[in-house]
Amino acid sequence: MDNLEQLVAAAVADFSQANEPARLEEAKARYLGKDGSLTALLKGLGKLPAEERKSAGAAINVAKDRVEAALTARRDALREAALQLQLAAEALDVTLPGRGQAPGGLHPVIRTLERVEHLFRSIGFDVAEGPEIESDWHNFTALNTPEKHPARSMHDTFYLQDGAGRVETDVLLRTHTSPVQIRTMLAHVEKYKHLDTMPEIRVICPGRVYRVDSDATHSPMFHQVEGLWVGEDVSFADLKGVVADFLRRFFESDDLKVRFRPSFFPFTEPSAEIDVAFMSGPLEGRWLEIAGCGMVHPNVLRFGGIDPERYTGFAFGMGPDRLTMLRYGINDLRLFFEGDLRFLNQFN
Ligand code: 2NM
Repeated sequence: MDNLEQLVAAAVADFSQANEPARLEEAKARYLGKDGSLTALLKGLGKLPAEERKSAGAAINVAKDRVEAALTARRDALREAALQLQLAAEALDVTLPGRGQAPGGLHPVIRTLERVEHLFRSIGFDVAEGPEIESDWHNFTALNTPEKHPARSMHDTFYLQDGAGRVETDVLLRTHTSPVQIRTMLAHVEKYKHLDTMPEIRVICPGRVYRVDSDATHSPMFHQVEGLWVGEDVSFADLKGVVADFLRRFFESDDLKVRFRPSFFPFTEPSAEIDVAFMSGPLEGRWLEIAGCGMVHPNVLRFGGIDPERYTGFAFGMGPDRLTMLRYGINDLRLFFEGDLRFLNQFN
């Protein structure tokens, strides 16, 4: 039966032409379906003479088996091809390194502040913080700063605006952390008012401060740490000892030279500038200005609620940004505040 052979060949060719399962099932229907050509042959067997029926039926069934085998093979091939396509599309390189979560680290200036806090805590100081938005009274008046002092001008100090955009001359960004020391004195006096003699105040105040100033060595936001020691007979000699000892410990240099130069601040009298000189390293022998200090002005003690006839105190202020630059040999202050992780990560 030549036409059976042709029919099988046609079916195999049809199946291999079908490039997706739906087309293959349509091709199957043309041969094996209700109206398919093989089905029609099987249905036609009844019309054949009885003696031909058996061999014709056997031949048709062999052909049908071959068509079905070809169909199954093509179905498997299409399923395998689809699987390979999907695997390629969803390929995953399990050998790639994970994205991970980089560990965070402390900003170098914060490391310095923590170091300063640690050293002062070790000699009995507390650490106090206060608001960065301050009143004119806490930031200037209570610190004995005259009404017409240039620091109070809008060229030097950031003032806040009210809802209508008008400058509020009484609300500003603190220009130093000294207002925290005023707040500390007032709270301390209130806390111990039931005692005949108040305990000493020993406190340092670290934090962010703001001034209208911006270049390679000035940032409109920078850090300060100020110290205050008030008691019944606190002297300038105590100030010199505490500050010099702190600086030698901070810079890990027993032979660090420290000198006090007369200066002026509205909130201290007498006042001094503190210079240091390293005895080794790239800055060897050069005097560097590192801090300001003095005996707290009687007016400031009075604004803090403390009787200047009975108590005296010393105060000092320094810049942790500058301390950090000196300790690590950094020459541009702006590097601290640009947020470039390539720079900042070096300190972790
Ligand atoms: C400085 C220099 C000198 C200072 C004074 C006070 C206060 F509030 F007690 F009066 N706190 N800090 C002070 C004194 C700060 O910084 C250069």
